[in-house]
Amino acid sequence: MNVIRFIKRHACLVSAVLLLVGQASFVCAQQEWLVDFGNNAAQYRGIPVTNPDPNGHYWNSIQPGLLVSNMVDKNNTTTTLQLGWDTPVGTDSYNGPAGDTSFGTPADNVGFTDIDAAALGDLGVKEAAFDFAAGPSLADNRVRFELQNLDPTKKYDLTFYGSHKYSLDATTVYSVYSDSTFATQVASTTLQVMDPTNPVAHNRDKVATITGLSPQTDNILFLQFVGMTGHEGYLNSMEIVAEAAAAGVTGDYNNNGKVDAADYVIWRNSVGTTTVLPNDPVGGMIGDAQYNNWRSHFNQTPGAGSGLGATAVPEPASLSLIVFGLLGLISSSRRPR
Ligand SMILES: [Ca+2]
Ligand SMILES: [Ca+2]
Ligand SMILES: [Ca+2]
Repeated sequence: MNVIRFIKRHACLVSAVLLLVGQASFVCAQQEWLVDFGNNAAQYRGIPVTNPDPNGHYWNSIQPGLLVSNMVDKNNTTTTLQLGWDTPVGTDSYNGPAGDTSFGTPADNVGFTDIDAAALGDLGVKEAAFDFAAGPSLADNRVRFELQNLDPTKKYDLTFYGSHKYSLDATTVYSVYSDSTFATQVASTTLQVMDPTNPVAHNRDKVATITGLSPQTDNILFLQFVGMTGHEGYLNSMEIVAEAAAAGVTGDYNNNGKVDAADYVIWRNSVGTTTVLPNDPVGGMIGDAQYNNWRSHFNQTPGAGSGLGATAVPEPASLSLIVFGLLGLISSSRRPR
């Protein structure tokens, strides 16, 4: 797990620690869902994750092909997130990370699942890695499904884990489309589900991620996976992370990402009106409150927090000079009133 990934995974913890020392006022706006393709419900050689998993997380262990509603996030909160299928899809655990599962029961075989749990992060759970959704072994092996009821104000990161030995295509391509025609691709990524030079070596430690996805038509992400040359693709498990889009910073009245002198001009031109300004949590008649917010957030950018980002705050000398100069402007602008 690299440093950035660690920070990302522990962003909630970091903010909580900062809150404890009174340095930050933001709350963790991240939500995560874990999907295990393959369970034991009337299907082939699958097994569900026993919740919570060893990391304390809750999974949606699903049967590929069936609609899944009210998915739980990893903290076991029921949500409206829904997963539905547009094409046929296969499922199995044979030649997956556990190898030959044609003998015995899934419960007997799951222990042989060979993965690098740490490298796979939240997806590093044997019962989830064990079984997979796969191309249906028909003329068209493209598997298509939808993540529905997404929040249009959020950005989504998708992490895919696919693993399978003796695959006709060593690489699976995971793509996102804009609508149910799957004509316009939004993003795509690839993953080697096995070592192309050693087909017995399934992928045990790699994932593929697409970040910053906005919900598409009808607040849906349209997903497809297939082998690189059209043979079966594999998807054993998936992580869905929703992040609040970067919120504006109070006082950025022209919404250009920074509280700057241009916002003062906007404020001055709006004084005495009920113009709705971006990033004005006060609202109503524009007046002193909006000016004070502009001044106290001057030079801040989103993510700087309230006084947290020392580098984002001007040095006291330059700040007082700027404010002093602007106060002169304000008093002269108010004289006629
Ligand atoms: Ca499973
Ligand atoms: Ca699985
Ligand atoms: Ca601005």
